[in-house]
Amino acid sequence: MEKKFKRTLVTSALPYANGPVHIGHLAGVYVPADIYTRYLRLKGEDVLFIGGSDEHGVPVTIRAKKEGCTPQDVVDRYHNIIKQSFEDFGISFDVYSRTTSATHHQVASDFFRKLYDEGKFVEIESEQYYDEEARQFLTDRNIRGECPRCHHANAYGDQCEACGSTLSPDELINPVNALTGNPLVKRKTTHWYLPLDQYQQWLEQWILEEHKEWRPNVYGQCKSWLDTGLKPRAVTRDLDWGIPVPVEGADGKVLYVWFDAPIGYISNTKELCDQHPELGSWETWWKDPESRLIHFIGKDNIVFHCIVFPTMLKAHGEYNLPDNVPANEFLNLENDKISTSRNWAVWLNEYLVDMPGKQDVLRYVLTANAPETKDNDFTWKDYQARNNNELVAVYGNFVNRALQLTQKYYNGIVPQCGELTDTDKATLAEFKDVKDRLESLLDNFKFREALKEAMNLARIGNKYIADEEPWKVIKTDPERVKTVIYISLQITANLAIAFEPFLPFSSKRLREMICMDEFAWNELGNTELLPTGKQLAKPSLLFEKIEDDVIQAQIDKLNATKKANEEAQYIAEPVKDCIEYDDFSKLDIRVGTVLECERVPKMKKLLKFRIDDGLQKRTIVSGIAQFYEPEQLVGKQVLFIANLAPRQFKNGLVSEGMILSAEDWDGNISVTTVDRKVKPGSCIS
Ligand code: B3M
Ligand code: ZN
Repeated sequence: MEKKFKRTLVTSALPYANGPVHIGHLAGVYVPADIYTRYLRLKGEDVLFIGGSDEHGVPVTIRAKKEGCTPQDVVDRYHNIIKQSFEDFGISFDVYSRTTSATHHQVASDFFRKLYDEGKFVEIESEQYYDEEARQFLTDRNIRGECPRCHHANAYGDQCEACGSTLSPDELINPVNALTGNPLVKRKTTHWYLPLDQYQQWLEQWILEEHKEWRPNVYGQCKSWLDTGLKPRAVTRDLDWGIPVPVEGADGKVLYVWFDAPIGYISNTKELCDQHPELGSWETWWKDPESRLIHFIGKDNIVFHCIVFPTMLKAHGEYNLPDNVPANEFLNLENDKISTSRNWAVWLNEYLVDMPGKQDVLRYVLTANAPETKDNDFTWKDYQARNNNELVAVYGNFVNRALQLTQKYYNGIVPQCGELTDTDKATLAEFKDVKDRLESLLDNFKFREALKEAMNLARIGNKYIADEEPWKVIKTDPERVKTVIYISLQITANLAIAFEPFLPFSSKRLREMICMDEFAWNELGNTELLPTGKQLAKPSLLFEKIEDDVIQAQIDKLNATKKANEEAQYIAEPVKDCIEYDDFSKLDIRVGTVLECERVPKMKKLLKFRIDDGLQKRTIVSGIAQFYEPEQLVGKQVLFIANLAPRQFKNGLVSEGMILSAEDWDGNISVTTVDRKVKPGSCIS
């Protein structure tokens, strides 16, 4: 049963204000959210589009430390850059605020305090990693260590970027302070947790039973979280950047960024409505059962928007829950994952410098290729092809022909429509049901298919005018040409409406050319939009061909980035402090022959060796299991340190020495061997 709503609140993920935004952000979240909002507005529905910057969180503090400035400096800078980029690309937020605003601090504090007062949290004392030198607890992001899954040397405490695993700091091997490399100790601290486990059943019912219509990627991720079983989640952190926990004795603690950020949607709505009373009260938008809430996000944010935030809203008790959460998958760039740290991205601010005025081209390409159901790839060649073969050759070409011929034959005045031929009737019939098709796709968040439909309308027009050849017929049957141009102009006016949600800049220019001041979605399909006798303005080209050299310049730019990254990767570690020969001679390095080699159960990284060291057999354990099959090493002569104090592993296994291996920047490991066979036990000097 369809529920009827009076108004829709659209939110889009609040980007972290610790860097500019790139095409991945646009494709994943902001363009689809903007298309949807523009569509609803055009239909005359009551809708608000809420955005803002996410300004708390550890990444901001890390950036500030690196740049030697304050976190506030960082977020001030990037908030403005991001806000500008969104404006430049026509992302039509009704409000774009920030989580460092006074309103947000108040709203988030009050939200926490209500849940706290009502006993909705559980208080848990636990041991967390603490840096004694820096005298602070470290958050997951500030801890680095070896990944227990893929053994990448620099995994974060919450995630390994090499293999994508979600981690907890306890799983890291040899965790250290990510910024300083300081070793860490465990220390007790108290935090407040949202007991997600207590909401498990309710969430199962609400999502798995009542929201089967959610996109399969979203539903599937929720199901897998629920199937694993939810655990309480800490909503506070030991950190000095964020919203102070509004509880006595909680000094040095702030709200976890993922607790405060989604409340930012509420605060920003409040800020907007308080300034514009004509929009109604913010509470109506959030609490009235006839208001609908839609979150646009990327796939990495699904759990927070479908499980954590709804649980917070439910625990609070007064708020509506999201009606849908259309999350996109990721966009890759030229077959490689977009990465801020590797500068592998097309940054929006740079794009507009290189491609001035081409906002709509990017909006078009990102929608035509949107990662709605799977990860997709952006390539500059595809960008060029879609511009030249679709925007220019189909949409632009058709509109230009229709408008230029109107100028040439009728001084820009819409001619009289004569009797319709069968082709005319068929053409008009074809585009009459476009409105229904577009609506049903847009209502279901299928933006790339919807864009295809709009483009199809342009194709119908393009084919019509090409088949009718008015430029030839004018010589033999000028009356007939009037009808052909009349119909072409009606199609043109329809295109201006159909493309408005997707390509707002071009639609606006087109409307100016055809002097269409008033327009509404419901006019779509109307074949008498431009009345006979109406004077049109002078046309200009809607889109321009993009030449090879322009595209090559972009590809060259990316290749330069790739090269710089590769070179950066081969800068070796700096040489350690100088030592005396005596220091060196203390090391007893020998050659051993590998007699046996096997994996260690439950310790994925480890290989257990039996080595003939010339005097006896000894066991050495080495963390190189992911680089070798054990049988590859049997019979090899390896270098090992013979006088290293024995070391015991958790499972009781004792290693009597250490096999020497080389490790490069990428974490590739190669065991060292001798060039020619020697007797086991030979000394290295
Ligand atoms: N800032 C994460 C992100 O940008 C986060 C989203 C917050 S939405 C409330 O991916
Ligand atoms: Zn890993």
